[in-house]
Amino acid sequence: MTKNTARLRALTPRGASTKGRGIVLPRLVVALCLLACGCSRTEPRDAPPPAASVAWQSPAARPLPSSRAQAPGSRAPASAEPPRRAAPLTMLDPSRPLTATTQEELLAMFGVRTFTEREIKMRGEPRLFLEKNFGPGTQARINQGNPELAHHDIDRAACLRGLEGVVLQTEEDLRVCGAPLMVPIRRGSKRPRACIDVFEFPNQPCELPFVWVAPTQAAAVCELQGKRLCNQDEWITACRADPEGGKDSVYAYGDELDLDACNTNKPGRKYGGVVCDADSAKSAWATCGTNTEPAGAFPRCRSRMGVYDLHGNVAEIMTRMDAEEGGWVSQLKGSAFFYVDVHRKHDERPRKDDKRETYPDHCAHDPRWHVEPMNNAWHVNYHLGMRCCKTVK
Ligand SMILES: [Ca+2]
Repeated sequence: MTKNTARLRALTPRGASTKGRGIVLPRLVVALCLLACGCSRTEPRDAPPPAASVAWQSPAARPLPSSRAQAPGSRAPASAEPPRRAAPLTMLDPSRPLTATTQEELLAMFGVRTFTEREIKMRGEPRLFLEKNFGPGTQARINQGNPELAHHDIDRAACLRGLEGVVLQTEEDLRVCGAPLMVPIRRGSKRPRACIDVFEFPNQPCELPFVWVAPTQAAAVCELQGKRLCNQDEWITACRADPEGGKDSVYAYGDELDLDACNTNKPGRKYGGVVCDADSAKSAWATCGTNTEPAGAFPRCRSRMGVYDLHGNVAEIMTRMDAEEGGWVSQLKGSAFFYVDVHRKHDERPRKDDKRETYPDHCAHDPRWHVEPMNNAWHVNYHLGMRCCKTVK
């Protein structure tokens, strides 16, 4: 057991299962991804820290087409808001395999904002960071899991049929958020302060969510898109609040636990295949199936805000201000596809004779698994993904 793994397990709640929760990404792989924690004084109190100091440059990395917007030698105004490229939707060919098999396919699923010459000079070429951190076929890079083990019940075409006619984002949402497939986090008539991705990252309808991403990486990936990680309050509000100002719900889809509303009903014994050994990242990759479904494949798994899969599919990385830690920490939120194995109603106490280790998964549940400082948070897993938010300007 590595020192890091031991430290992470010590942070796991007493009595909580460590199954699949003790995995740390090798630091060598993500050595490029260093970001400064600490909240800017200009940010709202409840806004998580911007990923302000991501170092992308790597001499060994092969350069991909540059994302810089200006001709070499031209000067960009330091205070100008860089123009943003919309996330591409051209990949939605229903006949394409569900799991991306190349790095190019993975990277084509999300847009990266345009960087100024000054930013690239200070922090390096963002495409090099992407090339180092995304790739199929290994637990050491961000991808959609091991396709040799994964079991998916819903194909992309069926998922897309389920979303036909659904308004995922209104013109007003786009105007407020300034990015596609985001919706404002609002409660009643209060002015929204932030927006949230409609789907799990890469925030594309009917694509499999990405896993094997660490919180420190996730913050950098959101920042590359001109976004940031959601904080706990934002995530909870997007899950339970009524944008019309009505009563909060317990779950995103209602007040009663329904294991079939979301992708939460895949018991490990049925869908696991080989016995899942999640003791290390390597063993988890070799034995644990990422049994996700395409984002948005469960029509009822949608909050009143219009956000999909807040329960199930993949658990999600977000951030929380921790007074004891003295700063922003990583927080893992929500359940994954095997939640049926560990489920408990929101108002139910664990039974003394129940040998299972269970937890509730209502919107406001506050698990304290793998709490790490955001500038040094490297927990990864086969069922852990991410979702981005964005401050409303
Ligand atoms: Ca989820």
